[in-house]
This record gives sequence, C-alpha cells and structure tokens, in this order.
Amino acid sequence: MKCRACNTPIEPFMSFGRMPLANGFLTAEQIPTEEFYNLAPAVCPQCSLFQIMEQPMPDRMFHSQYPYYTSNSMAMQKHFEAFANKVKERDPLFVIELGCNDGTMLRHFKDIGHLGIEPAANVAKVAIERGCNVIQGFFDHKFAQSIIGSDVNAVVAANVICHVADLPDLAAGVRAVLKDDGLFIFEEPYLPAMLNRNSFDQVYDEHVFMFSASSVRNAFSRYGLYLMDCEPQWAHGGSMRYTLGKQRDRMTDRAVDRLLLEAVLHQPGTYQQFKQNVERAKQQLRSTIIGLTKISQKRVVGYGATSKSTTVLNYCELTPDDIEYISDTTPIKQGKLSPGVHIPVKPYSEFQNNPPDVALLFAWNHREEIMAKETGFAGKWLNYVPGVSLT
Ligand code: DWN
Repeated sequence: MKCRACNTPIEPFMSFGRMPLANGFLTAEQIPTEEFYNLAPAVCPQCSLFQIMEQPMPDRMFHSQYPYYTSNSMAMQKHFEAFANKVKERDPLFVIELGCNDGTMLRHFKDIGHLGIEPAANVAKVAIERGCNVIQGFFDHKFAQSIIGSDVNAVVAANVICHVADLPDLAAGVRAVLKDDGLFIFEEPYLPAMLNRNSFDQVYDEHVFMFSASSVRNAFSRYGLYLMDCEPQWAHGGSMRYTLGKQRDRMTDRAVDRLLLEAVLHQPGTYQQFKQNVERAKQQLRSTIIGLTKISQKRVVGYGATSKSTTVLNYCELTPDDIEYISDTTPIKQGKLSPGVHIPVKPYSEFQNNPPDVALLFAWNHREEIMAKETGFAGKWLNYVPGVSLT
C-alpha cells in the first residue's frame, strides 16, 4: 500500500481488527449482509500523513440514509455560525462548501453567492429545505470542471477533507474552482489532540486521514495548494482550521510555530506509544464495565450513538450483555442496532424515563453541552477520553 498523498510505501503500526461501517446502524434483518473491513492505521514516513490502510467505497458510507446531522448539537450550530462569519470577514463573492451536510454552516452564506456539495441525499435535502443552493454528489476534479466560471474566492469544509481518500484529485478540483487569490479553508480533528487525549475512537472508516499542520502542508503543496495559516479549534475534542492558497511562501508565524511544535509527529515512537495507550484503554474499559455489570450488578447504557462508538465497542468487544442500549437523539438511528456488536439504539426519552446507573459517554466531544443538560442525572458517567474514569 502506498501513501495516498506522496506514494511512499506505508505499513500499519497497529490494527483495530475487523470493523463494520461506523455509521452502519442496521435492522436485525440486515445483519446477514453487514459489511466489514480491516481497520489499521499507518503513518507515512515521508510526509507524516496519518491514514487508514483500507477504506470501504465512499458510496457505502455516504448515501441516502446517512445518519449524521450536523445540527444535532447546539454548540456545533454556534461554532459553524462563527466559522462562517470569520470567512465572511474577508468579503468573499462566492463560497463553495464541500460536504455541507444539512446546511448548518452553509445557511450563513445564503446572503452571498454560495453552493454546497453533499453526497448524502437525505442530509442534502435538509440543506435545500433551509434555502441553500446544494448539488448532491461527490466533489472531485471532474465535478469541479462543471462549476468553473463562478467567482469562487473561498472553498470551505468542516470535518470533510479527512473523509476523502483521493486527496490529489480533491486538491486538483479545489485548485480548479478557486480564483488565484482564493482561499481553501477547512477544519478537521487534529492528530496531536487525538494522540494526547488517546481519543482512539477518531479512527474509523470515514476518517481516512487524521491531519496535522505538517501533513497538510506536505500533502497539499504537492498539488499546488500551500499552507498559509492554522488556528486551533475546540470542536470534536481538538481540531485545527487550515487556510491554504495557491501562492507559495505566505505562511503566518503562527503556522511556522505550529510546524515546529509538531516535530514529535515524525518519530515512529510516538505511534508505538499511542498503540500501547490504546491497548491499555481497552483493558481498562473492559474491566471497568465488566466489574460494574457482572460484579456490582449495575445497568450501563451508552450516551450518543456516535460513529466513534463503533470503534470503541467493536475493538473493546462490548456487546448487549455489557451495554443495555445506547441513547441517541437522532430519529434515523433510533430503533436500529449499533454496527457490528448490535446494541439497540433507543430514543433519548428512554434515558430520561428509565435512567441507568452508569452512562458511558460516547459523545464525549459534546461533554459541556451534555453536562449542562443532564444536571438531573443521578447516576455516574463512565468516560474513556482522555482516560478511563467514573465521575
Ligand atoms: O466527522 C464526522 C463527525 C463530524 O460527525 C463524521 N464522520 C460523523 C460524525 O461523527 P460522530 O457520529 O462521532 O459525531 P458526534 O457529533 O460525536 O455525534 C454525536 C451523536 O450523539 C449524534 O448521534 C447525536 C447524539 N447526541 C445525543 O444523543 N445527545 C448528541 C448530543 C449533543 C446530545 O445531547
């Protein structure tokens, strides 16, 4: 296997084993045809790009029943409004948002020229209902040819670029649509944040890459998009917003400092340490849950049927024997089974009406919002990010 950005041969440094699709919530009838792949991350020794070796086909992951709606979190709604306002400070004429999901950010560009491109038909439909201009499809270089001609001076994306395996083709598409002085601004979960907090559940099929400033600079400069700036964000447990342009040598001091801070990412020992931390977390989480359920006879329930929970549950081999159900506010997930280990997903009302002894916080990236909402919950919270703890 070769690095998707620079073609250097890569080898996995660990394996999470056989994994179902992270968002493959399913009915009992669908179990016999459930899909699996091997989840194993690697880091390119040449360009430092963290990537998974195998990714299922995009149309198996992003389709007309895609179960993630960005607007599900109030905090994320505010975050994306602020992101849009920051972009608008530059007075763009026309903004393209790649992977606009349900229009949570795109709707704030409705007063200027805008276009969203979204492969998942159901979420694209919501964005259209919100009055946004959206084309349903996958953005690539070919697609870009069909929209060249608009005065596009900003291409934006949030939690999207790390999902696109054909990075050279994506970069060619962005270069093709952007004016010469245009900017490509995207934010993604940040690799050092994942390593520092041991949030290993960020590794799953949709996240083909976990970016850093170093890997973004190395990967995109090969295709004529140059890193100019990077700004840390709180979202999703620690993200980075990258600004790229078509001209070389325009890096801010902040970006230069960030690259220096990332020296540790080029050392193989960093990933061996991560592997050990992940294995330790698995043992700790398993023994804590088994102690709670089998010895102390407590009821443990998952909070938030996240994509990330699919990695945790399958890697840690947790089943409906361990976790009674997972509570989630997203209607399309409710009544289904979680991918791979088939734990029932139930509406939030179940959590409210019949609260468990212990809630396993899968939606840890929304902790603040959830804790503000759950002041009346009398049980304990089981956390695994940044470490396994009962609070
Ligand atoms: O990159 C991606 C990120 C941005 O979103 C995608 N690949 C898919 C998705 O990942 P995720 O599913 O891990 O994202 P979240 O935002 O952690 O998912 C939160 C889940 O928890 C949603 O299903 C909604 C649910 N939830 C809830 O039940 N009660 C969320 C909140 C805030 C709540 O109070």
